[in-house]
Amino acid sequence: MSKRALITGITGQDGSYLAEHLLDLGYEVYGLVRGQANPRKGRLSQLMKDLSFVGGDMMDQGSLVAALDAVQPDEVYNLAAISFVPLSWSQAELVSEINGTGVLRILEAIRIVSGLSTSRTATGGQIRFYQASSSEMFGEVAESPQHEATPFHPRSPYGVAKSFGHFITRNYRESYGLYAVSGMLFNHESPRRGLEFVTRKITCGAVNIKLGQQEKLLLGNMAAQRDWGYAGDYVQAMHMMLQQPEPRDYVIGTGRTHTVEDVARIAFEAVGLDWRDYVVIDPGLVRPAEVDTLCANPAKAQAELGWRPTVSFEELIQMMVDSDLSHTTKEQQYGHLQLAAAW
Ligand code: G4F
Repeated sequence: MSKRALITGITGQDGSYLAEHLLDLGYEVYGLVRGQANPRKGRLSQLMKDLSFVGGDMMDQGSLVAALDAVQPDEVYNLAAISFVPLSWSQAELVSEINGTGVLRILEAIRIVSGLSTSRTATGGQIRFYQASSSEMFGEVAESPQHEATPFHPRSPYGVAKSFGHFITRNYRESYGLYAVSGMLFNHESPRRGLEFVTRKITCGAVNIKLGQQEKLLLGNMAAQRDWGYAGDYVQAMHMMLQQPEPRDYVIGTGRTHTVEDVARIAFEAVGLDWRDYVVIDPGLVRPAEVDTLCANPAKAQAELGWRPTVSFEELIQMMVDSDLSHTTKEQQYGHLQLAAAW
């Protein structure tokens, strides 16, 4: 019999890649979707006709119990989050509710439908749970590169909320014997990345400028360093983590670090331009507290999961530029390309 997976956050970049991967592996895939007429759901179901959907909201405990009860999944992947870090300063409470307390709600729902008592030692249950933890938890890094035991020092309300989600996942594993794990994923990008994130903002901006649809590209801190990989590789690690004999947390990244300036140089070169002629620094885009540098040590994931990234940084940026070029030249399929200039 095929396994059944429930994905929260299925309409996002990672949710769409993970859904495709699990369908390829023969899973029945359900997506948790919020709202009566979720506009992003339509886009996804056109892409993957084999998906099923169930209603539910990370802010509503009862709806999560009902969704789990209806789907009876073998595996739950919690990818639901407000993922744009700057929003977490202007909507700190909402981000804490969804990215932090939301994790507690879905773990509670798993505990309840698995019949696990809070008053005595419990022995698990059948559902396996994956939590999307983030390298933002390392924040002002205590050491470099960062590994599973590196202490956290989050620099944004987003990072603080993700740290809560990480620790509550570990706590439910230790309290109730749940098979519950966290993937501490470093930045991962793709042609499906939202326009507000710096890589896609730059690849879209370079393409727009090349086509004469935009004059300048406004950016913030170009010295920031990140360990950027390809999202399609990273969702495979999520699945691998739930197939292990013991539930363990893993750092997932490439172990290579580049600057925002490197992204701009490669993206503009790919369309035959020099970034220095078009990029303007906007102090308004600099964050109240910045994460200056992140670099993964993925040795544990490589040794225990056999996971390895397959796409280099240079290939990733080229892939994103190529995709933006093809979307733009194909009758402006993305009417929202101009938005890239605004974030
Ligand atoms: O692309 P970003 O917005 O990604 P960020 O903040 O690193 O977060 C992403 O990765 C995390 C994993 O570490 C996830 F948890 C999170 O959900 C998200 O997916 O910014 C990357 C860097 C930052 O240092 C930022 O200050 O780029 C710098 N940057 C410079 N100019 C800019 C801009 N970022 C954005 N978004 N827009 C700019 O104009």
